[in-house]
Amino acid sequence: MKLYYSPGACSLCPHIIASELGIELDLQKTDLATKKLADGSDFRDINPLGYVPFLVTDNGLELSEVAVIAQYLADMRPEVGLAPPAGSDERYILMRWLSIVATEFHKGISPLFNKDLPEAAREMAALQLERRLGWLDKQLAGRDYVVGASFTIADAYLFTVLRWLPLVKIDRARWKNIDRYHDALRLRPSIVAAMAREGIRR
Ligand SMILES: N[C@@H](CCC(=O)N[C@@H](CS)C(=O)NCC(=O)O)C(=O)O
Repeated sequence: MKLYYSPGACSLCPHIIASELGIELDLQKTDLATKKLADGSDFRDINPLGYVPFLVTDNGLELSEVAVIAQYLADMRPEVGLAPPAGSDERYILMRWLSIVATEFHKGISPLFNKDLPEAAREMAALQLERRLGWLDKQLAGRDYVVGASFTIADAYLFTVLRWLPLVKIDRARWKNIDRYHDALRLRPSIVAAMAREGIRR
């Protein structure tokens, strides 16, 4: 199974999940700026949308979207419990979190990486994101994971996105519960392994 990824990008989420499940991935490094793969070919010939993550299974199924790839992988090994069973209330709670992480946090922080973003737009995007982080901090009070009492794919996704905050000059330490949550997950063996394999330290 091939996973097209870029070090430290949102593709780290499915990479963490595969590591958690013991699924061996054929990792295909993608240069997001040039859209080139390691052999010089154009990534857009594989995924015309030009973004990672992109999964190609051994059966030829092609999937984009972090939240979908994450569920696909978790459902390969349901006994591990990274996603509650499809159709259960808990699965909808998980999907709610995946959607919040995707649309409010992942896409909330993305514009802040754009060096050409006008200052006023940057301030607006940062303010909106900080409001959402304030809400998240309350949700994480007294909790180690966002859904239920154990690690799920929503934690893999949220960790991946929260890791970017210092890169856009937002100090995670302002939110004590977020900081504690992130620091604890950073030591999780599957996360340590996936980050090391991508060559990223923090
Ligand atoms: N809708 C996609 C967005 C994925 C995405 O934003 N990927 C970023 C890296 S975190 C990327 O590849 N950006 C390069 C580009 O959009 O050209 C998803 O949810 O998976």
